[in-house]
Amino acid sequence: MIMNKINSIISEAKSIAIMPHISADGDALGSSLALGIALKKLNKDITIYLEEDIPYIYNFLPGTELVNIYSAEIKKYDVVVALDTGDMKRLGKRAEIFEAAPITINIDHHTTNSEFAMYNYVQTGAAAVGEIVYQMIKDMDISFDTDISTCLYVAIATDTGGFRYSNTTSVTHQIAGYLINKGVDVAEISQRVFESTSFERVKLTGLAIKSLEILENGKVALVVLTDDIMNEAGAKEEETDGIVNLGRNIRGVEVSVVLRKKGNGEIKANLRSKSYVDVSAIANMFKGGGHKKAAGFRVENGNLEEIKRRLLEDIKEAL
Ligand SMILES: [Mn+2]
Repeated sequence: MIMNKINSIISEAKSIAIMPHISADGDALGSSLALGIALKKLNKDITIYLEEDIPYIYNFLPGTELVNIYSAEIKKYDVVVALDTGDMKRLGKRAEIFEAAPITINIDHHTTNSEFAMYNYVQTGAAAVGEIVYQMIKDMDISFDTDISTCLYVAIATDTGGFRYSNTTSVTHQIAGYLINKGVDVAEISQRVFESTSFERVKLTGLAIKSLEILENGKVALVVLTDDIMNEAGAKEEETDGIVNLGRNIRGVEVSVVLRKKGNGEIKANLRSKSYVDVSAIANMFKGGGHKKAAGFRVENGNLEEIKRRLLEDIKEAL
């Protein structure tokens, strides 16, 4: 069993780096912090290695003292564990540190995972990597405290859209119930993660709604976020999260797209579907990936009109 093997490798290691994907979301960050806090209890030397600063809404999470932000100086670890990371590109600059480690592990739930590590555990049925890390901590016989439970609860709550998406199973709720019994403050987390915003994000939402287009007989919603829009709102990149849901929530829309076009030519696409379109397959055609109903890709030097045209063609095909 690969999971047993991974657990025994981790148990034997002295120094371990844990890496969530770039632009870490609630699942990537929550799982990493939970695993880090848990392994600290086994007296491991733990570094949670991030590409960027912790997003503001997750600042309250426990375990942030274990976090290091990327710097060019490379430290060697016995084992490096990538969490919630579909492919090596999603490790950003930290890929170098990952590749330099004698043992690499990849634990994920993305259907498009490229199995880039020496040991790969990909459970596509898991709603969040938080569910897998929950099982790992159980299997390793580490006691759950409120800190670990809070991080895992945030991981699971965010990747299920607050237990609303189709990836939510009875197991998801059983795990959440277990975590709540360990002292998780549901109302406080909901407030901090789901019901708290910045003025900049509200402004960005307004501008996004203004630029929203409805295409393909109402089945496709499209928003393009330019530097001009970002500057007008004064918004940070992390504040574009969730904009894609505006389009998807519209009745009749099956696929929602947000294209973020940066001044340096980079184009980031965020795709969501409502029921039947597999957006991870579409993202795959642009060398991206994700889940059936939530996916994305990045083009380094793209022509917006060209990307838009190709993307809409692929979506039309899938509709
Ligand atoms: Mn995830």
